[in-house]
Amino acid sequence: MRQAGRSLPEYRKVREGTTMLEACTRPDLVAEITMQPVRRYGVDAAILFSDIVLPLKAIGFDLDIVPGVGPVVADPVRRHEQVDAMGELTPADVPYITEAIGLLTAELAATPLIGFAGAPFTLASYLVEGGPSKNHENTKALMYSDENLWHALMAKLTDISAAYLHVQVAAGASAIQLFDSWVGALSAVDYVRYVMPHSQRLLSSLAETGVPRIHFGVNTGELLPLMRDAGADVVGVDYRLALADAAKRVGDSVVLQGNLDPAVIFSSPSAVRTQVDAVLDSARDLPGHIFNLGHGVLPTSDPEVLAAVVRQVHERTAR
Ligand code: 1CP
Repeated sequence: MRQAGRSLPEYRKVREGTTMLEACTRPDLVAEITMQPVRRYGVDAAILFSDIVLPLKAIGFDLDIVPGVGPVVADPVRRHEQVDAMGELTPADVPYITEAIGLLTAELAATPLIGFAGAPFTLASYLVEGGPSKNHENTKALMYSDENLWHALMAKLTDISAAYLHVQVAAGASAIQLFDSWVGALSAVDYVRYVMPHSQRLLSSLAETGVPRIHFGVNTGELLPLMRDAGADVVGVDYRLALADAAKRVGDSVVLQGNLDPAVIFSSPSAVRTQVDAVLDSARDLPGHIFNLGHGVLPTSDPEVLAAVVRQVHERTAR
């Protein structure tokens, strides 16, 4: 269960007086915040506390994570010279990640740690738009109008995310998740032409590590088979598509991850139980399933309800 949004009082307490990006560069805080939901809920895996734009900050982009907004980039990337000036990421750019993962693998013992990075399209969207976007119009304008520049930008982002994921695996992450949160804004034809070669190169560079690769997006029902073909071992499914229907689209060569609607957490206890049961029922015949909330936990979610969801999933799936 991804915790982005961080609904816990203990999270708000340790974050007091620290910006998001500062917190991401302090190994003690990264380790503590990563552990909080594991301690409270007994979830089966931890996800590193960080953000997809952190490696961009680490290589020198002037960007901030603004509370209640998200990543904001001072000088949106739209010109050749800006892409030419983008550097590579080396382990020395993110020493705190290596250190935090070292602390975490010691504390987590047998509980797996999931590392993650942004996929090139989703990172490109933040860089080109300059911040969160509904329609990704500047990103698409660049993509359609200047295909050379687009592929140059995507290739650089692929190298940065691949290097960042390799740092995490080398430090001890036992699985990685590639977040292409906004790629559902594209048609399948455009995905194949403008995105897939890059995500494929990124994911295949991770194959040699042997860790499971999870590939996630929102609104990607039409793209699932392509996201599988990009090289994933696990494909994330959002709540718009039942897991059994997603399985018909991707076959049984991959495991599915999903897909409780995060908004369900705000319903009555019996409604929450019914919805969780529906997800597990839909996953009954899958060769493998990772239960999670489609798009992470909303910040105002009630921790008691989340604890009940974890208990229910554990009760129903206990062997
Ligand atoms: O549990 C965790 O803390 C995991 C760490 C995590 C992850 C996996 C954070 C912390 N962010 C992410 C990934 C992330 N960040 C994604 C991909 C996953 C997804 O689809 O949600 C995306 C798109 C972002 C970008 C981002 N960062 C947003 C979304 C903005 C938009 O475009 O709508 C936001 C709000 C952030 C800030 C952020 N990242 C993480 C946290 C805890 C926060 C809130 C900031 C804060 O608490 O001050």
